[in-house]
Amino acid sequence: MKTRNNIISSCALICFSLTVSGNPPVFKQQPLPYAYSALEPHIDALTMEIHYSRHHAAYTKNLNDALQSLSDVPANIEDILRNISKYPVAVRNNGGGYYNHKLFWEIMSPAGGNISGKLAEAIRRDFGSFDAFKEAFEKAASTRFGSGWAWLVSDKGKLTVTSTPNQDNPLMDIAEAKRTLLLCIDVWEHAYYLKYQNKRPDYIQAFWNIVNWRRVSSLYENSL
Ligand code: MN3
Repeated sequence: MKTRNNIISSCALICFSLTVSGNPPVFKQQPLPYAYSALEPHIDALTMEIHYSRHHAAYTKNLNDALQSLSDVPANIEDILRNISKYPVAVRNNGGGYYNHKLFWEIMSPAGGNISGKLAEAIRRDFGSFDAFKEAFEKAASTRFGSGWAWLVSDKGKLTVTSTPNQDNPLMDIAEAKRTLLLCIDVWEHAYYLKYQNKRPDYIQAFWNIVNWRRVSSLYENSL
């Protein structure tokens, strides 16, 4: 006769097998790597809380909902994004929203550290100077009409700045230039409106204080 514990462990095994071999995959929000208030005064705690716990949570849930009816979905979100033209628009919007925010939280930090020698050298080589790179990134972020993102991206080490509408990103096969993502800024109004209202350029300026250059540098070195 099975003991209660045996029954529980058989069930756990079956449930576990369903989870690992099941299709489609279920994506989870990673924990925010710092407190909601950690990026103050540059990004206020209430904006961070709403952005993470409502907006990002909703993209994550809606991505999982949109994948429900599909089969043969890769478990790696990057593999989905690289072939996004084959998926319904809800996967494009919510898969982009899930992934872009995940990266956004990672490339910000209250103590960002220094740019590595290789990235600093590549910025000088491809933009002329760090100030010229900043100017190009700020321009991409401030001139993106409506909602979207600005990006620093790498093509096997060659750096460029670009922007995308909505929740698209330059990993997607529909993007004009498909690249490895290094640095991004969310310029949807929900990312800054509580503190900066219509002053998007002030939010973009403040962003430089909280870039996690250590993380951006390691993404760059992995792209080589
Ligand atoms: Mn957002």
